Order: sequence, then structure tokens, then C-alpha cells
Amino acid sequence: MVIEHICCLKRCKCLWISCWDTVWLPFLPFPDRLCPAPHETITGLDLLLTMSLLRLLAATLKHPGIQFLKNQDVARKVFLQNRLYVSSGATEPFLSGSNSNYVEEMYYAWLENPKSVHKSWDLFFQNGNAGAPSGQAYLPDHSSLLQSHGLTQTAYKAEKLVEDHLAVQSLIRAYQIRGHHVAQLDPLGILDADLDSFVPSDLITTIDKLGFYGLHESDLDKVFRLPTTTFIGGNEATLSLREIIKRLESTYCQHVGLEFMFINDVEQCQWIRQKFETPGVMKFTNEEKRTLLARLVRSMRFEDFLARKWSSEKRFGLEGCEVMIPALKTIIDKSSEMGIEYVIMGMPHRGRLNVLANVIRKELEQIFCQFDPKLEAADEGSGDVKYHLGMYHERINRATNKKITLSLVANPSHLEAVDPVVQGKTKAEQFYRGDTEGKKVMSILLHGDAAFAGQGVVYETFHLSDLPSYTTNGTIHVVVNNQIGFTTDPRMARSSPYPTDVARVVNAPIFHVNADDPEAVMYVCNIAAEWRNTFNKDVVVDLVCYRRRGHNEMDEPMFTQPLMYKQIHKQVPVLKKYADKLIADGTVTLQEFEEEIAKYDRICEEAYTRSKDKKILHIKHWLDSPWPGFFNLDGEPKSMTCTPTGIAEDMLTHIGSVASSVPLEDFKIHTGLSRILKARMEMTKNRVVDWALAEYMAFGSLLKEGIHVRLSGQDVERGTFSHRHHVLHDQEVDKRTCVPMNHLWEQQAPYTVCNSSLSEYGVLGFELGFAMASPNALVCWEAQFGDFHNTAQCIIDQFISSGQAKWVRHNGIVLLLPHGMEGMGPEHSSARPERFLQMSNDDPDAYPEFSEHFEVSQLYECNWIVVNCSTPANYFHVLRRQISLPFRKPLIILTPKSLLRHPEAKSSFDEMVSGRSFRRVIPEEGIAVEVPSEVKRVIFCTGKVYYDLVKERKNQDLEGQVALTRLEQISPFPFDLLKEELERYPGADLVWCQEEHKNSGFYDYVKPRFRTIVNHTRPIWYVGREPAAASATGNKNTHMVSLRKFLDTAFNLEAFEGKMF
Ligand SMILES: Cc1ncc(C[n+]2csc(CCOP(=O)(O)OP(=O)(O)O)c2C)c(N)n1
Ligand SMILES: [Mg+2]
Repeated sequence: MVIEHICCLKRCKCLWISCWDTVWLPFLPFPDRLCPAPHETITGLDLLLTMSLLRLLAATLKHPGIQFLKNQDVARKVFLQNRLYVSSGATEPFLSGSNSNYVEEMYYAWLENPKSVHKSWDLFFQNGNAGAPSGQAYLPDHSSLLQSHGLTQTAYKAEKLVEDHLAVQSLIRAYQIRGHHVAQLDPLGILDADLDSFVPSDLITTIDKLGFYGLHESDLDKVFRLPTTTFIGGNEATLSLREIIKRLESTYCQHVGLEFMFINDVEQCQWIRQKFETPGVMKFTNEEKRTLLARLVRSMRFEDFLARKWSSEKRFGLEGCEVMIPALKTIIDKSSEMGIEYVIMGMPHRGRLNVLANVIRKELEQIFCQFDPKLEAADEGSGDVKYHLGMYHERINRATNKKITLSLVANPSHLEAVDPVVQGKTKAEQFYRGDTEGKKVMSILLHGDAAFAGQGVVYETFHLSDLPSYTTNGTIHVVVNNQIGFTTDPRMARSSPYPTDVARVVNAPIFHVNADDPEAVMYVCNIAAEWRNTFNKDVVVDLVCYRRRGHNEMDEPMFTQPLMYKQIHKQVPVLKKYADKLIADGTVTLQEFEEEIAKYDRICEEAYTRSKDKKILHIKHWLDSPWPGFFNLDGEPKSMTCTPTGIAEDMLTHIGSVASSVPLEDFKIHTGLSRILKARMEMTKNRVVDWALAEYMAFGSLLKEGIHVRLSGQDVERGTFSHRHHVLHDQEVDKRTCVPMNHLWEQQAPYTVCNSSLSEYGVLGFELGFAMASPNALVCWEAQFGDFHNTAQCIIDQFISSGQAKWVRHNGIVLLLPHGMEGMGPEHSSARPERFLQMSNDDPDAYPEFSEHFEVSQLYECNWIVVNCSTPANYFHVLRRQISLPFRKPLIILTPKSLLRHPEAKSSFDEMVSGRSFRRVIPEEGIAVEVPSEVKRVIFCTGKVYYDLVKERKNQDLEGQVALTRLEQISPFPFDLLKEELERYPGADLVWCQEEHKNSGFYDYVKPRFRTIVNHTRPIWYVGREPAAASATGNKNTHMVSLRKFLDTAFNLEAFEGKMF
């Protein structure tokens, strides 16, 4: 289409553009002022507007025939120079100023083919080229245009034609946007999947709706040109309105409901439209249909088998959504075909056993034996219920004959909590394979409808999906949308139309599909897999289904959903429906179908028989992330020793100098940072480190050993307290950064430091998942302030604290939790150490035996390690110890704030060199130890308060009478070292001093353990703040007064005289 003519028609209030294909496109509504008089020339600003609208129209229409003519050779401009630039706007009025581009384009087109422009232009250019005088080249040709028709009639017809085309375009768009609202998604046919029975007025559900568009029944057989934004025509460029509506209905309003028009990327929208609109796309070969039927047989008969054998056992069956099994298998097949080698899955309870059996292909007897209540657990730990355990399996994908690894991540009951964990593990697996685009490793997350809509961590996880250091390059989400959550109706469970609306925030397409149409489900799953592979973005498949039984098999659903369940009881199972269809169309015979069923039933029966021989349950066989070579063949640590964590001095010096420099040339850093780097250099020269430098040295030395280090959390790159500066920013080149840690050694592991989204639950879960993938990485998550970790409490309680006990899975994640009472208010003071300590599994009352490897074996027995270091050197060692240990344990480090810059909180290289290691306890090293019998009081403390105590003791001149002993490792409790300390001062008061309130901090944890050491013969007095509801005061003065008060008590040697304990 070449836009060839603009004219202003008499009193039409609009501008017309005539096109060679005779479609006349009006610009409506045009305000009067743009068309003030008949045939009046539009000039100046009006014309400018007109022309820009013209271009906008052309761009919007994107008709394949639209040509934006490019400037060609200069010689061709001669005419225009003569005509346009020499002639005045007054003499050739319509050629004035700003429409010259348009006319120019027209002219080029005319030069190439005079017939490509309107007759009037042809005449005009001919006259112009022939040298017509200024102002006379243009002869208005309305006469020829209007010759055969009267003006009114022509205009009317043209207007109608244009309006009808626009109406059809709008209609197509309406289906693309809102067709899903009327799609037949609910297999029960009783609930609207979007929770709204309202039918959008712009969908042609009845013939009278045509009126919405100014169309009429009589227009149904008129033929319309299809816009480029639809593929319903296939190879045809035009279709009758009747056919258009039919095809739109079949694409958008049958068993698939597509939500994608909110996606900002036109190419992605076009891709989806093409995949679903192209006529005949949803066709399957007989072979594919038979495979689908066989998969449905397995899915259905597996549940039937369990129901028959263990009718009163909870299993959270899949009945009502059996299609989920072929759906997952289709996604995996397609992904494998496109190069995926490893699929990591996370899912809730519903249908989990079926997934284990029929997707991951766990041996059936291993599943069945779990129903035996007498089965003993071979592994230590508490274990978990069968529908929480994880799985890892390598096998050949039958559809593609390629190797595939499948892992189902173990999870707690806490719905959706596993989502970020799966993402973190997926990211790590991609990272270690160098799979930067996610072409080899991918994740699939399954969700229940109520949980997907209700749990905030779903949103947090979606927000990680496109962040460079967190993206897994697209996740396929599958929702088992059984339209109920336990007993709760979706109308009471969410405010969004669909349970999947959360995915819209990341522009993920959402494919709703009626789960009773297995072929539609398969089609959608194939497209979801292709989408991920094409765009590396998330996609949601919403399986709209039902739940045949109660929430679990013991539950009576009729109590609360009587009508729904009446319908469900009448519902023909999907397998029967599909089998009947395939038998009816001759794809399979009844006999073949029955044989398929009998074959699978036999498989189940045989496995059941074998399962009875199993006497012992090995939870290890349910490990989702094995670490080959890390443990011995029995899955035990290879030793019970820990290599020393000190390193050679030249390494310290080297790391110190890199940490003080800018490894890139012409890189201008901030002057304030230059000062910091200079100070680091000074420290290195003086053989001392502060907190940040100690951390640098720990990370840097591990990198040299080939250990990947990842530090993630809010603002970790600079450090909340502006102390770290691991990413340098060029002050003159935008976005130019440098990470000196990655310039330490020629051969080193990569260092990842990444500011995260403002999420704790999501990001901590992610890092836990990352740490799961390999034991040879130090994965650290830092809270902005320790106080905020409780928004990730679920990850801490359900995974970090108890993960190993439940799933025999080690994890060495490090939590860095800034902690310290510094008058910063109730939410910037406490990492709540009491909570971590309360969850520590060491027995306060059991006095341990001190074996040769007590320190390491105590660590092996514990569920996590809680430390509160008071020196940079100790922080350095404890980070390195994480990797030196022959096993992995989560490490909770309470990190300082003011100590980051405290002049006393520095360590000498001497404390970090080879031979030195982490000190669980730092005993008194001053004059008090010289004559211990003179010591009247031993104050045990941990962390920052030590520095307050040292200062106060000096002020009060009590250095000979009061000993200060620091607990650096709080849990597991260093019984052995503290016993020595207590025995060193037999006549002294024993005091626990903490800056936290009495009902928080460490006191409740240490008190019973101290008492166990002294066999309850000596009291442990408490010195610290009073009990309080909030973890800290918001009032600076109150803070200082309470500090003063407890310091006074700490050094009042009579404070506890005569007191009972
Ligand atoms: C965070 C959390 N809150 C509450 C529960 C208790 N609970 C278990 S299943 C369930 C309903 C889940 O509904 P839905 O997500 O639709 O899954 P369905 O059981 O229908 O497959 C609830 C509330 C839970 N497991 N986790
Ligand atoms: Mg549900």
C-alpha cells in the first residue's frame, strides 16, 4: 500500500488518505480546527500533526505492502527542489513546509512506477516535470475521483468500508485480549475459571453482539482483509466475517484460554498468536495420541492402585487432574528435544507420588514400601512423610533417546516455600555447567491454585526471574487448578480473576487449559516448552481441573462443597473420555486399551510384591542433590578432621594489595573510595586487617583453592555499612564496574557478588538452593540488618534448621546477620540470636564426652553453627572452616556494625597465617590470667559488648580482678573449652553479660549449658538489659542509660552477694 493522496474533503471534519487498494482510511475524530473549511489547505502545525498521524497510522497498520520509501539518488531530487523548495507554499499551497517528506516519497514512488500513485499525483508530477509554472502543476482531480459516483455516495461507501474493517480489527483484538473469559475451561462446567460469569460485550457470543461494532448479520458473509496481528487466515489474506468469528472462537474460546496480550513485546505476542491461531495447529498423529493415552493410563491406574491397596492412607491423589502426568512428560520430552539435559522440579503434595513414579520413574517398590508403617528408617534424622521427599534420577528420555536427569527437590508442607530453592539450585547447576542461557538446565514449578494465588513467596520468586544473577532463563509453571484449596472456595481465596495473575507482573504468558481435554493440554505444554526455549522467559500452564476426592483421602468434601461434589461424582474420568474418543475414531481398539491397563496393573502388582521384602527405608535414596565424591561410599564424611584454616603470609599480602587497588586501567573511582583503598593498603603493609579485609582474604583465598564464592543479599556489593566495596564503579563511564576479587589469581574460581531484590524469603531460599548444588562453593546470604531475616523465617525453620534431619541433605549456606545494640531502634538492632539458638539441637543437659575430634564431631552432630565473632581474624577463619570441614553445615554469623570501623576490632596477620585456626572461645589474655586466684569475677560474653566491657574494666581499674572470656562459637556449645575456663577461676563469680534484653540474646541458651559444666554447683549470674517486648529501644537516651546500668552491674563485685541462685 502506498499512501498517495491527502485531501481535505468538504466539511468532513476528518482527513482522508486514499490508498491504491481503494481502502480509505479516515483519521477520526479530527477536531474542527484541523479542517476548518472545504478544500482549505492544511498548513503549518496542523499539517505537521497530520503528517505525524499519517506515519503513526502506517506504523500501526504495518501492512506488508506499506513502503517507507527511502531517499534515493540525488538527481531525483531535482524536481522537488524546483517544486518544493523553490516554489512557495502559497503558489503550490499543499506542498508547504512539513508535508514535503510525504510528497518527496510520493515522487520517488512515481519515478519508479507512475501507476503506483494516484492519478492526480501522476498528473501533477508530469506537469511539474514538464515545467508547468509555479502554482499550476496541481490540478485538483476530485472530479475524476467523483465522476462515476456522487460525492456523498462514494464517501458513504468508503466510510462504511473503512469502519467495517476497523470494526473487524477491533473484534479480532477483543478475542485476543478477552477470549479467555468465555473459554470453556472448567471440566465441571459450573465455575467460571475467572470467577466471573460476565461475558465481555465485545465478544460475539450472540449475533446481536455484532451491533457493538456497528456490524450486522448481513455483514457476516462480507470478506475482510486480515490485519498482520492475526494468523487465523493461515495462507489467506482475507476471510468472511463469519469465518473470522468462527476461527477466533475456536482459538480463544474453546478448551484453551490464552492470556498474553499484556506482554509488552510485540514479537512475543505475534509468536503466541501464530502458535495458537494458525488453522489446524492442534493436530496430533495417531502415535502421539496413543502415547498420550498410555500416559493417562499410568497416571490414572497408579492412583487407583494406591487407593485399592491403602484406602485409608493419605497420599494427596491426583484424581481429577490425571492429565498432569502426560503434561509434565510432554514438557520434558519437548525440552529434551531442544537440548535440555537436566530438569529440576519443585512441587506440593498433590500428585507428588504419581510424579515420582511416572515422571521421575522412582522404582515403584520404593514408593509402595513407604506405606508400610513398620518400615524402619536406616538413616539418622527425623525423616519426613513420603509426599515431601526429594528425588534425583538420571535416565534415558524415551521420546528423544537422550540422557536426562530429573530432580525433585524435597520440600516442607509450607506451600510454595520450595519455589526459590528450586530456582537457586537450577541457577547453580546452570552456573557450574557454563549454561548461561539455560539451554541445558531448566526448572519446572508446580503449584496448587490456592497457594499460587495466596503465598507471597510466589511473587518474590517471580521477581527473581529476570535478574542477571538470579535468572534461570525461564521457568515453566504448571498449576493444578482444582478450583479449591482444602475446603475453601476460590471466591474466598483470592481477589484476582485467575489464580495465575501473579505471573502477569513479569510478562509471562498464561495458558489456561481444560484438563479434561488431554490433547489441548499436550498442545499447550509443547508450546510452553517452546516458549521457554525461544524467549528464555517464564510461562504458566494453568490446568483447570477438579479434585475428585477431599483434600486428602480421609476428607469429606461434601461438608463444604455439596454442589460441586455432586457434579464431581457424575464426572466421567478423563481416561475413559479420551479412550472412548480414540476408540471411536479408530486410533486404538478397545482391546489394545484394556491391554495397556492390564500391563500397568501388572507392573504395580509385581512392585507391590517386591516392596514387601523391604524392611528398611533409606532416606538417602531420596536425596535430591547428591554430591558425588564428597562423602565416602556409605554417604559418610571421609574424615572427622578439619584442615587448619590459616594461610601463607604472602597470600594475605597479595590479597590485601589487590583489595587495595583498581585492577583495570583508566578506571576512575570515587575519591572517598580511594581513601578506603589507601587505608587497606596501609593495613596490609602493617600486617593487620579490619572486618572487610578479613572477609576479602577469606573469600580470595578460597577462590584460589577453586572454591566458588557467592555473596548475595540487599546491597551486598558495597555493603549496607559501606565497608565492603567489592564492586568498583567508574565515576566517568556509566555502568563500568570492576570486581577486583575476580582479578586475584590467574587460575581462580569465579566470585559472584550480587545485590538482590528487596526480598528475604525469596532470596534466602534461592541461595539455599544454590548452596545445595555443590559442596565446593561458599554461598553467603547477607541480611541488610539481621532483624529482617524473620521475613524468611520459613526458609530458616523448614530448610536450614531442619533440612538435614528431614532429608539427609547437607547444606553449607552462610547467613551473615548484622547484629548489635547501638541505639538504632527496635528493627535495626537484633538478629534474634535466641531464635537460632533455641532451634540448635545440642542437648543443654548432657555433658558430652571429649573425644579426640570433639570439635569436629560436635559440629557434625549439630544442625547448624551459630557464631558471633569479635575479631576479624576469627571471622576469616570461620568462613574458611566452612569449606575445610569434611561435611557441610549451615553457618549463622552475627556480624557487627560499629565494629566494622572500631579501631580495636582489628587482627594481626599473625592470627591468620598457616597454623592458626578458628577460636571457638577467646579466653582472657590480659593480666587477670597471671594470677587467676586473684580473679573475683569471670565475665563471659560474646561479640561487640566485649569492647564495652574492656573499656569499662580499664576505667574502673579492675583488670586484675575481672577476667573477660569471649564465646565466639555459641552453638554447638564449646563445653570443652569453657570447662577449662571455669576451672581456671575456681573462686570467681561467673557472670554472663550481654547487651541484649534478658529474654533475648544468648542467656537462655548458655545458662543451662554452663550449669551442666559446673554440675549446678555454681551460679551463672545475668548481667544485661531487662526483659523487654521489643528487641531494642528507639530512644537513644534510654539505650545509653541501660548500657551504663548494666556495665555498672558487671563491674560491681558485690552485685550478687547474698543472692540465691
Ligand atoms: C504455607 C501453608 N499454609 C497452609 C497450609 C495448609 N494447607 C495444606 S494444603 C492446603 C490447601 C492447598 O490448596 P491448593 O494450593 O489449591 O492445592 P490443592 O490441595 O488444592 O492441590 C492448605 C491450606 C500449608 N501446607 N502451607
Ligand atoms: Mg487447589
